[in-house]
Amino acid sequence: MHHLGATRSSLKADHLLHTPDTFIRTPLPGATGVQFIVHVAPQLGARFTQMTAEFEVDGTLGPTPAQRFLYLLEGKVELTVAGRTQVIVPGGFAYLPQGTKHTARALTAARAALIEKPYEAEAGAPAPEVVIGVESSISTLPLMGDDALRVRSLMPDGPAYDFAVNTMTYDPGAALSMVEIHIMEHGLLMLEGGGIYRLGDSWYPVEAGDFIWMAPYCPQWFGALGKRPAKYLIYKNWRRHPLGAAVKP
Ligand code: UGY
Ligand code: MN
Repeated sequence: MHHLGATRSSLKADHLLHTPDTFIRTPLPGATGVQFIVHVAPQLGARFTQMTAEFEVDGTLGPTPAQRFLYLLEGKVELTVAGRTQVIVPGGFAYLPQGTKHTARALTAARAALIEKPYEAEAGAPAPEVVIGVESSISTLPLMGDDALRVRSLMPDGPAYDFAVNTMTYDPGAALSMVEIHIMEHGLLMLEGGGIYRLGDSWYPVEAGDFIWMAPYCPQWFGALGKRPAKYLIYKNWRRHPLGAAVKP
C-alpha cells in the first residue's frame, strides 16, 4: 500500500510526532533477538533516549551506559537483578540505576518501552535504588484537582532521582487545564485512546501507538477525544539545576 508520501509523523525544531507507519527497526549491540525502534535520541537534541524494544521469545537486552527504565507493553519478560529474578507482565516496570548489572529476557514475544538517560549525580544526594513495580498498584492523583485527569508516578520522587515517568489517564473530553511551557523535555508514548495534541504551533490528531518528543519549552496541550479514556506514558527530566553539568565548581 502506497501512501503517496503522506504521514501524520511530523518533525519540527521543538517536537517530533512519530507514528507507527514511519517506524524503522534496528538491532543494537549486545542485544539478541530484539529489534529496537529508536523514537528519540541525543542525535535529535534530546538528553535521553526512548525506544520500543520488540523481543522474540528468549530475546535479551544488551547493556546500557545509562540509567534504564522499562515499562512492559505486551508479553512476559524475566528480569534478573541483584541475584533476584522477577517476571514482569504488561503494566509492570523496572528502574535500573546506571551501572546496575541485570538481564532482561523475554519468556514470550514481548514489547517494552525503554527510557535511558545518563545519570546527573547530585552532591550530597543518596544513590538511586532499583525499583520494580506494577502500575495498577500505584494510587492515582487528580491533576490540579481534576478527577477526569489522573496521574500515576512510577518513579520514586527524591533527590536521588533525576527523572520522572508517569502515566496520565484522561476521561473522554478531559484536557490539560493550561498550555504548558516548561524547561523539562518529554518522551511520550500513547498507550490507549486518542485525542488532539498541541505541540508548538501545530495541533495533531494522535492515537495509541504514537510517540511524541517535546523539547524543553515546547508549548504543549492535550485534549482527549472518543468514547474511551486516553492514556499515555510520559517521561520528564526532573530535580536538577538547569545549569547542572554546564557549571564546574
Ligand atoms: O508533567 C507534565 O509536564 C505533563 N503535565 N505534561 C504533559 O502532559 N504534556
Ligand atoms: Mn508537560
